[in-house]
Amino acid sequence: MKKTIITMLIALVAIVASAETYNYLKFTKTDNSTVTYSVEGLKLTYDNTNVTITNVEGTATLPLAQVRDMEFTNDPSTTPSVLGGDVNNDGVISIADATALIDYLLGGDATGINLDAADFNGDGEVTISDATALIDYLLSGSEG
Ligand SMILES: [Ca+2]
Ligand SMILES: [Ca+2]
Repeated sequence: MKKTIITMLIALVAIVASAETYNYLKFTKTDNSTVTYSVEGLKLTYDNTNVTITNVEGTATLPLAQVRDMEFTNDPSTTPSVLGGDVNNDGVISIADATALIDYLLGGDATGINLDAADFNGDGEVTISDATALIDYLLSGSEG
C-alpha cells in the first residue's frame, strides 16, 4: 500500500513538471472526503507516515494511511468528510457496514443505522443499490 502511494507520488512529481494544464491536486481520503491544493509552487514530500504538501498557500500534512487516491483537476471544490458508507457509525468503512445496511434493507430496523451514510451512491434514497455500491467500494479498496 505505502509503496504504491510512494510510487504514485514520484510519478505525480514528474507529471507536475510536465503538465501545467491542471491547477489543483486533489486528494481523496479513505473516508471519501476530498481536499484540493493549488499546484502553484507545489512540492510533495513524504516519510513513512505522512505526505507533506507545500504550495504558495502554505503547508499541509496528510497521513499516508488516509490517502485513497489523488489526481490533478481544475476543480478546486472539496468534499466534506461525511464518511459515506459508515452505516453503523463506528468511524470506519468496513464489511460490517455492508452487513448492517443489508440487515436494515431486509428488516427495516434503522436502529444504529446512519441513513445519510447509508445512501452510499448519493441518489437520495437507501436501497439495495447502495449495498452493492458499498460492497464494490470495499472490494476495490482492499487491494495492497
Ligand atoms: Ca462502520
Ligand atoms: Ca442511494
